[in-house]
Amino acid sequence: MKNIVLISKSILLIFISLIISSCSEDEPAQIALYLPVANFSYEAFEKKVVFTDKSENADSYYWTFGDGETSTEQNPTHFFKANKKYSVELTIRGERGKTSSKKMSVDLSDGSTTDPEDVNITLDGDFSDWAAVPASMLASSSVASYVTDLVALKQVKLCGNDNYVFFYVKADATKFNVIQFYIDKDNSNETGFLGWYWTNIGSEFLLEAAKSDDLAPTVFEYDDANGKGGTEWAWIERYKPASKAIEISKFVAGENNIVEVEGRIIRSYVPELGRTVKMGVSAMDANWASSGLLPSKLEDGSLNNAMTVKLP
Ligand SMILES: [Ca+2]
Ligand SMILES: [Ca+2]
Repeated sequence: MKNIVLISKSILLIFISLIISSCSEDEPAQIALYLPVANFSYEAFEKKVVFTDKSENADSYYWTFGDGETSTEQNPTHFFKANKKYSVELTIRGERGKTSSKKMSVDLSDGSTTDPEDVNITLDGDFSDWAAVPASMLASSSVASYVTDLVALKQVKLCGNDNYVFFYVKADATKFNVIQFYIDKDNSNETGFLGWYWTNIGSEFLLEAAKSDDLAPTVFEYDDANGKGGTEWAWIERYKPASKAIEISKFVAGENNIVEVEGRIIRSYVPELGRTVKMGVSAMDANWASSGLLPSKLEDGSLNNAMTVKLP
């Protein structure tokens, strides 16, 4: 009996000393381990900004958005009133009242961001979904009333989301077979081919597609090796014909030989597209004679600007 008591006492002593030693060893390490470190990221959709907390060891959150508003949520969504720069600060409080702050500049001044999910076009030959594209994300061009020769293309609309650049084309079926999409992917004349058709476009890509081939395109890439945007140029055939770079709806026939079609260029075929790109669209007839141009030339015959397309 005595032996058992002795043994259990000594076990208890060992146990207590273990606890004491473990406390004294772990405590400094715990303080280092649980220091709060504030951090966050954000995504802007127009003036709506979604903040995501990336802090470590936070018990509470305090956001100041730089517009007088505050929040104590962990992941707040905030609606700003103006397209300008805001200084946003997150202060977190961790164990024992220790705090940490992170300040970040949220720049809404270009106003071009939008929720990529807001822009989507279904390729069903029903063109009413184009009316839902936010005006800031829609590029549109119609043939000018004074144009008499290049009239095959009546109207083109362009918009895009993370995966696609969507297009709508209204054309005269008797004058339109080949369509060409010139793409200035970095919105700069310093790079790419300076085309014949528009003043402000240095194209890195040309997608050329024939209506008789359901717009299965050939994709050409500009070779900039011979100089910057000059006349020394070469188009490299990047993908063979009938590639899948373009998908389309059916052609919808209307009155007076008008056809309408909607489609999408798959962005992975045109890598490194910036958020602002320039695009121009031209058409050729069945004999490969130029028959359409959007945007049209100016009334005095000089070149017009290409379309500016905003992408997420
Ligand atoms: Ca549609
Ligand atoms: Ca360029």
